[in-house]
Amino acid sequence: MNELTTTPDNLPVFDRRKFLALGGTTAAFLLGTGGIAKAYIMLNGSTPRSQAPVGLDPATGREITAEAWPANRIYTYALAGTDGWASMPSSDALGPNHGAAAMDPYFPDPLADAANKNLYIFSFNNVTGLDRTQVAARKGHSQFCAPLIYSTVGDELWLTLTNLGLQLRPDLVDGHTFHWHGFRNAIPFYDGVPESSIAVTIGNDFTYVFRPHDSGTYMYHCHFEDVEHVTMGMQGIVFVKPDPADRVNLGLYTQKAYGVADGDALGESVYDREFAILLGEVDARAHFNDAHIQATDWSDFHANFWTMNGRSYPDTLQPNGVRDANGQLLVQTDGGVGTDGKSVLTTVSNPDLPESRLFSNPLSSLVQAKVGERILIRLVNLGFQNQTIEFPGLEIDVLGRDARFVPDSAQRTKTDSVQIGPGESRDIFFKAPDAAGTYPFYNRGLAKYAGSADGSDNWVGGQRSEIRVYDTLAPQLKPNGWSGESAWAGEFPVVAQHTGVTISATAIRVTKGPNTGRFISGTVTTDTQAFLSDIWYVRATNAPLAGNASWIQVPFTGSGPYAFSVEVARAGNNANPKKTYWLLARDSAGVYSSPIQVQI
Ligand SMILES: [Cu+2]
Repeated sequence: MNELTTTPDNLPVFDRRKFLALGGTTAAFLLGTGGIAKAYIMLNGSTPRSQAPVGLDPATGREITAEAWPANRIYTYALAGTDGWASMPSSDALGPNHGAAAMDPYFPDPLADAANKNLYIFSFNNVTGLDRTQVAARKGHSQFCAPLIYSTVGDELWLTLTNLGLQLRPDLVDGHTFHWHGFRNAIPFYDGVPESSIAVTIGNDFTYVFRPHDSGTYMYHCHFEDVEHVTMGMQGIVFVKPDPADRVNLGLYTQKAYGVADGDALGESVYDREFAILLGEVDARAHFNDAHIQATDWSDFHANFWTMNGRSYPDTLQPNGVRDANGQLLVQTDGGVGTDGKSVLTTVSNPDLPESRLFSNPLSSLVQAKVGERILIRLVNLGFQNQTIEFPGLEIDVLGRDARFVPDSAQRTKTDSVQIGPGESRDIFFKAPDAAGTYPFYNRGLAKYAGSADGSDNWVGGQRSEIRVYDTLAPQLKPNGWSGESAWAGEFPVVAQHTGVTISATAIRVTKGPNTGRFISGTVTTDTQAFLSDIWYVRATNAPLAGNASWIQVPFTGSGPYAFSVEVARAGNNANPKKTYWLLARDSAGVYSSPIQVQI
């Protein structure tokens, strides 16, 4: 059967999946031929991995119009869209008293690539800071849910999305997009809706640029075949903190969720610790169907698991995962809290060990606090159902709804439970109890739990977690962070303040043998959060501006520090006087090196 069918009018008919795939291709074609392309640096017909976005000056990566904007405040993140395997609490792995019963044949999925994983997923992998080879190696190793991302008003957020394709489903040539749900003033180009913009096709990447002006808790998801891709795991939380200069009336606190510009002049949204929790649902049949090349009727959705940050109780209580240097997710073991008030965490080095069963579900939902601290929970729902999360015995105040500050004049009332619908967010504030102990919070819909296989624990497989209150606890260094975790040790996207790229080179003249000629060879180094994007050279007395068409691109290979060698003249010219050459490099964040001069 041909992929294209024809109507009586002889018009080709595509299904939605094919239409979207074509849309991505068409948009890429337009970029290559339309007026938009002039904003790209296209030398020697090459396409750098990460390009200066349309509308920005390719020489500086910033708006062409002069604007007071602090230097080096571009925060870069890299996500890779691919498939993989995650772990829901099964009786196989956790025993009949802590794990859910098997649902033959859907769960645990017999195709899973390791005994401790059981659910096929599509999702975004955090590949920030990895080089091309390491990113490519992440194909088929995704995480559930997508990484937690955050930014600050006043900063630019550059997010490079790479589509690695699906390891288990090479027949699906789906694109992926990044849709920032609720982002105000979005232009279609960066809105991630494939019908009106572009989708990232397999083997390609695209850098989205955001300049958030409104604090609050948002969410993001893929918008390509959205019901399927979102449900399969392409969903995550993104939140924005106010500009530090806008955080007045902090009192004794160090953090504030909304600034004066957002409506919080009184300093009501202050807090000591913050946690972001994404509510989702898993229909194991749908995940099985995608793994086994079967169609799913998405209108017949029946959840088997209800998740917080891609985990179901009791996994919600486990520590955060961390990444090793290759981007491999590991899970720390929970050693409790030490005498210094820090969590005792031990990294599991072998991801296939049973205790690291959650290495594809790296985000914890356990809330840790010191007695009396003010806690912020950023709650987001990207499932299909309305949920009510109850905090028994606590007095919670909902100060944010859908990334908007709720002023006291809106007749806020304190409560012990919060309702949240699909696509919504709530910023929940409360004071941790004055007595050390464990305080659960959970979904009040008691039918929304799988229950343990032996019927002894009805909370298994649902949205339940705990607030653990300690007399002493070290400060929190990152959102959702445990007190023992350093600021960037976790799997969270690494926020990069780019120091820029440096290039060094030496002139080499070979006068004998078969390889005679004049060469310039050298190395390029980037900071730890970026990688080399391009190198150019030009023969000139004075270096032209970056992005000038006279620059000639040099191919590069391998990972950093990047070595290159370019032949600038053949043998036989040896008697000629030396010429001046200039070299320039650019990294994946769009930061250029200073040009250097070489005489050869
Ligand atoms: Cu997708």
